Amino acid sequence: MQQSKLFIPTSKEVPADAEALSHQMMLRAGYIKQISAGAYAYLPLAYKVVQNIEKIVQEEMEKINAVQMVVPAIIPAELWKESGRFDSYGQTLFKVNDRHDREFILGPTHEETMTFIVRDLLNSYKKLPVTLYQIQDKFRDEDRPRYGLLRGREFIMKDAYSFTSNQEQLDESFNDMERAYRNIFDRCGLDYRVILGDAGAMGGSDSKEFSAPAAIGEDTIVYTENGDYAANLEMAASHFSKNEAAEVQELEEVATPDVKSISEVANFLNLQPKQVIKAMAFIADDEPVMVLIRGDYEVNDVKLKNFLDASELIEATDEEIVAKFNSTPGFIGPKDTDVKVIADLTVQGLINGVIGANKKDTHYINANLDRDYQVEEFVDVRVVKEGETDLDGSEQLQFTKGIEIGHIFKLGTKYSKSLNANFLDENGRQQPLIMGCYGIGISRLLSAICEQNADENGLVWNKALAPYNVHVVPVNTKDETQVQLANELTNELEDKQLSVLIDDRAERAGVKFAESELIGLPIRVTVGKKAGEGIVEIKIRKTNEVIEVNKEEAANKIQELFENLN
Ligand code: 9G3
Repeated sequence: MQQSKLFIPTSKEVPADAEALSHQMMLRAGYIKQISAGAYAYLPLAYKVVQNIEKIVQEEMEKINAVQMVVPAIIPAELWKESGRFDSYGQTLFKVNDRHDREFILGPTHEETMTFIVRDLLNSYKKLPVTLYQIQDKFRDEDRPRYGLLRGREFIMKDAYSFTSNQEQLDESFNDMERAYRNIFDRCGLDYRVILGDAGAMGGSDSKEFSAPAAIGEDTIVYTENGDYAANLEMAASHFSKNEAAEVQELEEVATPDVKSISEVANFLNLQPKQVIKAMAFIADDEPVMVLIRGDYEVNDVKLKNFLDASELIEATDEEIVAKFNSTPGFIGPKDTDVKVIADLTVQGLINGVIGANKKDTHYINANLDRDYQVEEFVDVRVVKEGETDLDGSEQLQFTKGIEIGHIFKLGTKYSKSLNANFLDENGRQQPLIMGCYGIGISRLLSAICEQNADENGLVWNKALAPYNVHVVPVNTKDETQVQLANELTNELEDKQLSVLIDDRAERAGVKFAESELIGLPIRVTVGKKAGEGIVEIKIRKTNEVIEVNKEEAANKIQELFENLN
């Protein structure tokens, strides 16, 4: 391909609002162009990489008998009203009306669409298991799209849906998909971890996240060095050593004028935060819930929401604290309350704790469970902390940032029940289809690969994903010898099934080299001053390794080097 014909709008300056390395480099290398917040055009080089990724995905999906199709991006609102999801995603759902003023949404994901398609068709266990997938733009009106393709409002996702007749078939589909994902990310040369993920709103049971370690990542991953444990911070559990035993003291009400936060209370009473019991007021699907946790920990909203099986969990407002908790903001406590009280395990066995007295400027000290307050249930709802140990107390927990590039879920019957998608089982009984759903963020994967491989000079692609295999750069396009040798070499390489981008532009050498580094093809061949001696220079982008070869052996040498690249 002649570079003069390609459309690669490179630029030198780093765009001001691009903080992520991948975002900066994809803009500077002319790979993407923002159209609106979170919506990008994939320019020719990026689109070739996307196609290379899709080819890998298709090959790995084929191996596990997942079949590709595509569904409309517009979904009639009725379908999401039937599943009950139309109202639960608020402003993140893109809505649009047609000419007859009928309401549609732009699909953020397609559990409903796929279930609608198969219901009444996959109606017998003999026709199961079936796994359908597509690679298609998804639409989510994120309130903070950022970091280029990492968090977009329109993005490419591979979304797959499995339909099975029993749990072991679902387990098999789930395990096949996990294996396929590992192969895909390995072939993309990505460093990633498979971690325990939040199945949350998806209603299923198990879920696994594929997380690419990267400083810019929005997820916090908790893991042990020996690899035995890895989880999203939202789900991570840690070992908790019991509270120290002590002599139970008499309950005492103390005046704590305008002393509200844990550290203020601890300082005022000359105690440590871990002696103070923090009470938080939540509204879970309209029900007030008080959550107790030891003062040196934070409540983990995802664990709490999953435990309460709430579809909506929000912290109570000050007004609600007065009206529904019959308390005063900053002085909430479990004594004599009539709302549901649950407590994190860190409160269990806590002797002589400090609690809010549910009235202004007042706390109780020496509060003890059962005598002074009741807890309906103890459950792990805390955010684990770096330095704690894993559940069996042996390994230190490490934290790192990660980019969620894939997530697989065992859905169960959530959608088949709400949308009436049943099949006749081997006993002739109607059963709801058992489902799994599986996603890869293709555009996000592109960015994660750039985050992990780019250097200060630009993007660096491995051979599986690079838009072209070899970059042939004749330095001076006015020099007939250089141009002729570059063209001959290009033909020899293409005869060897290598794809070549030849920089046939009449640009200065410095510009050509800088832009070659930016777009990041795996191998560059420079045809410069030594062309007259029949010598060309080969450079490996990843390692910056440079070797000179004479033109007779150049094509073979390049092919050999390319084969040996990872
Ligand atoms: C929405 C909006 C945003 C969403 C969803 C729905 C995330 C939503 C979870 C999934 C689950 C799986 C199939 C492929 C793999 C992931 N964000 N999720 O359901 F309406 Cl606005 O998408 N879906």
